[in-house]
Amino acid sequence: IIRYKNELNESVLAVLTVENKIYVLPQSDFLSLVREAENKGKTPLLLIEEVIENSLPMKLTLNDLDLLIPVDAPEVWAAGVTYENSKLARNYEASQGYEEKEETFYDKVYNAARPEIFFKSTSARTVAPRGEVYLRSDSNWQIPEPELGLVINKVGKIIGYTIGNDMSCRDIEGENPLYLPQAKVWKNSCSIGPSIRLAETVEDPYNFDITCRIFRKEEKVFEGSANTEQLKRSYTELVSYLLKDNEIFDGTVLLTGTCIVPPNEFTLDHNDRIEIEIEGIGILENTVKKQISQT
Ligand code: DO4
Ligand code: MG
Repeated sequence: IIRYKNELNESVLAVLTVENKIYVLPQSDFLSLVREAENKGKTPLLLIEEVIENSLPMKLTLNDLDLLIPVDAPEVWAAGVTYENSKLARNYEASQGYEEKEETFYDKVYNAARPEIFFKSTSARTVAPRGEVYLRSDSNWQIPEPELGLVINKVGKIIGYTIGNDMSCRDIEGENPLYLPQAKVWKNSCSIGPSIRLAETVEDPYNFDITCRIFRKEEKVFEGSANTEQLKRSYTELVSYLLKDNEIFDGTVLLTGTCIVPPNEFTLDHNDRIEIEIEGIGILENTVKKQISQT
C-alpha cells in the first residue's frame, strides 16, 4: 500500500502489485482501509482484490509519484539490540574502541527477558520516502539504522510491514547510554516507507532480506545486507512489551532494531543518499542534509 500527493495536492491511497502495477484505492488512508475491511468482515486484501478486478492500473509508475509516508503513524517506537551486530556495535561505541572485560548494559539487554524499547518519533518528525533526513550539529558519528517496521493497531495486531530508518548518533550514545533520546530523536531523524506490505500477504516475516546502500556523489560508499531470521526476539514479544500498561494508537510503527552497521570509521555526510531495501516492501530512499538553522 502506498500513498502519494496528486496534482491537486490531495493525498491518494493506492496499491502497488507484485507486477508493479498501481491501482488507486477509494479509501483516503491506510487505517480507513483496515477499518472498512473490519466493518465488512473482510480482510484489506479482499477489498483490494475487488478494486483490482474492477478497475484499470494507472499509467504512471512509482517513480512518477510524489510519495507520502504510507501511514501517518502517530508514534514511532523502536526496539534496540535485537541483533548480535547491534550489540557488538553498541559495545564498541561505549568502550571507545577498548575491549570491555565486564558484561555491559548491551550484553545484559541482549539476553534479558525485557527488550530495549524506546520512543523514536512523532508523525511531525517523520520523513517521507525521498525526503531529507537531517544530521545533528553536535555529533561527529552518525549512521542510518535500516530496520523492519511493524505497523500495528491499538491492540497490538501486526497489520503490515514497512521499512524504517532509525537515524542514530553513535558518539552521543557511546558517551553515556542516558543520552539515548538525544542520540535518537531530533528533527527529521526518522523515515518510514515507501510502502506497507499487508501482513496477510507475508508468508514468513522472519525471512526478509534487508540491504542498505549509501552513496556519496553517486559513488557507493557502503553496502551491507542481513536477514530478519537473525533477529534475537519474536515480533509478538516486542509488541507485547510495547503494549504493557501503555496506550498505543492505531497505525503505530514499531521498528525492530538494526542488523546492519556501517564500519566504525564511517559517518554520514551532507548530501549522502541512503537506500534501504527490503524485498517485497520496496526501497526507502532519503537524502542526508545538515540542518539549515542549527543552534
Ligand atoms: O541502544 C541503542 C539502540 C540500538 C538500536 O537502535 C538498534 O539496535 O537498532
Ligand atoms: Mg535502531
